[in-house]
Amino acid sequence: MEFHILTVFPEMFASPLQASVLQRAQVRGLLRVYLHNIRDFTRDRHRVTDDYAYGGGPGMIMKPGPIVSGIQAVQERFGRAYVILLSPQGILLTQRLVKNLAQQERLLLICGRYGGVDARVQAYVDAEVSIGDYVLTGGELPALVVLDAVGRLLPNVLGDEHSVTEDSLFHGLLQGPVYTRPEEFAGMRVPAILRSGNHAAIAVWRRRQALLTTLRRRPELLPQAPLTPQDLATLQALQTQEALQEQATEHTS
Ligand code: 9D3
Repeated sequence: MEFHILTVFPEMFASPLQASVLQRAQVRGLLRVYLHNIRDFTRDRHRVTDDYAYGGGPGMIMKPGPIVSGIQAVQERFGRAYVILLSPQGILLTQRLVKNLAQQERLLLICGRYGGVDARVQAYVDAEVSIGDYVLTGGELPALVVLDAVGRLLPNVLGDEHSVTEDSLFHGLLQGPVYTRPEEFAGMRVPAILRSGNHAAIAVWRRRQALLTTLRRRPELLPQAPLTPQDLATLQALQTQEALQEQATEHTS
């Protein structure tokens, strides 16, 4: 898969792309990343990429000309790309959207800067995407988030150390607690079940812990998660148990 990134700060991408999974995917030819400097698509002597907002207001606005020239140049040279503008006004990036994007052969990610991008760029964009409701200084870190999330889904990118199939086993749920050595740390022991060697019992325990963690921290995820009738029964029991626990602490406070 091919990623093209249009940015005024291509240097922000260097070290994340040169480490870990994304680095290995590029070396193995599974992923190609091309950085394009928006400044290279300006036509004026001072290579200006932003300007004051019509109507006034804080922050500089990215000019449409250089960005649209960049989009067109990339598509003329490399072929049709699915064009994404990273912006705080975009649709939220979810694992579902990440999976859809992973089906594309070529993505072109446009990074705006604080202040925003001239609205007329939208006419050249297939989707506008945000990574969450907090304010960043630009679209570069969000572009890296998209690249990381999509890149790990590409065939053969992940080794055994991360597993996409294990993920799908816990589809829509949060992960429960996990442990490694030592068996005892700061007086806290690894749950005995995980050292039992009983793989069926371990799978049941893990599922229950995933349900419990999701119930406690992100209950709004549960209606969306693919749950078995057994899961629903477990959840009922956990909910009752949590309510009783809550009552008990009420009496001692
Ligand atoms: C005058 C500033 N703005 C009103 C709050 C608009 C603004 C535009 C651009 C604020 C921040 C930015 C820079 N951020 C992004 O380009 C961005 C972003 C983000 O800030 N949060 C989450 N996802 C994204 S994707 C791109």
